[in-house]
Amino acid sequence: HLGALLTSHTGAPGKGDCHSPSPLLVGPVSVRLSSPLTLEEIREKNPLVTLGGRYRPPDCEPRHHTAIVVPYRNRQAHLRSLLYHLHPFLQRQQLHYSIYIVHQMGNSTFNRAKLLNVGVREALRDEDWSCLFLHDVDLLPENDHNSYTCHPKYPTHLSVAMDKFHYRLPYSQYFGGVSAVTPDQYLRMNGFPNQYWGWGGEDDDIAARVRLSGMKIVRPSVSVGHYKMIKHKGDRGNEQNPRRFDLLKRTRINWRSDGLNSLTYELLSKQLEPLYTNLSVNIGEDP
Ligand code: UD2
Ligand code: MN
Repeated sequence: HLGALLTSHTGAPGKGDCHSPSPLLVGPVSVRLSSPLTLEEIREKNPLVTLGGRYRPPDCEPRHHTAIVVPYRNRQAHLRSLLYHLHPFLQRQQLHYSIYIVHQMGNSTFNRAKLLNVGVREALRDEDWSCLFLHDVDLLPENDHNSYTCHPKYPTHLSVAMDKFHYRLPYSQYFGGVSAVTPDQYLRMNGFPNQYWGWGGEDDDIAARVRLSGMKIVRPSVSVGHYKMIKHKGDRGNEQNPRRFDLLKRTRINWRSDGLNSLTYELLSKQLEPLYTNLSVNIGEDP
């Protein structure tokens, strides 16, 4: 590559900023849902990912620093599918990123929003992330123009068009699936609720916090925000939360006192796996 050689001689010393948009984007990608590869095979396909599931573009200075936080328990096959898709996807976007799996230990009822709080707090101990992604383990983005970066002012909801909902937004305040906040936005809304044990309601509570703290939700276009959700049944330990409607009535009263500022948990271990950082946590149980 003579051209590349010449420009590298004439260019300023050191790495230039990555181009925006990334020249590596391909647009729509076909998502493979059948039998995910083994972790070892995924690792071989992603040689530039370092311990803890971290990555920096090798040839340019990244403009964005994104932590992907995934609430997790007992979804091994989904996790492998996610890692298989997300690593190359994020690398094509030329992000500096890291993937955090927040693993709820024990058999107490699952609590997605509290695990997200834990993941955000622990991720911010590692780096000054400019963007925090809150990502279901079973959602696979189908278009890499859907940028895994944050809006400077407002929280972003990314999974706007899922196969499960016939590629339409199910309702206007919908915030479930994949969303993103900057650390500032996260602080301003006092994080996420800690009191939603079991399935449902916590995403609507988070959407309400966005409004109550004076912000709004922004979204990519429906054509770009395509996702496939890996088909699954309800999990044992994550039954529908019968209290969710009562809790949602009180978000307006509770959001300032329940959230980031009332978060307690015990970090049991933090392991730097080849493709992700595993946070094993005890978040207690529904009192
Ligand atoms: C919807 C929302 C989800 C959340 C949930 C209600 C979409 C696409 N997603 O998902 O964001 O609001 O409703 O709580 O609309 N998980 C585990 N292990 C478990 C249970 C849950 O890892 O035993 C994690 C995993 O990351 C999963 C997420 O929690 O993707 C949400 O749980 P779900 O997939 O069972 O709920 P679903 O698909 O109805
Ligand atoms: Mn799901």
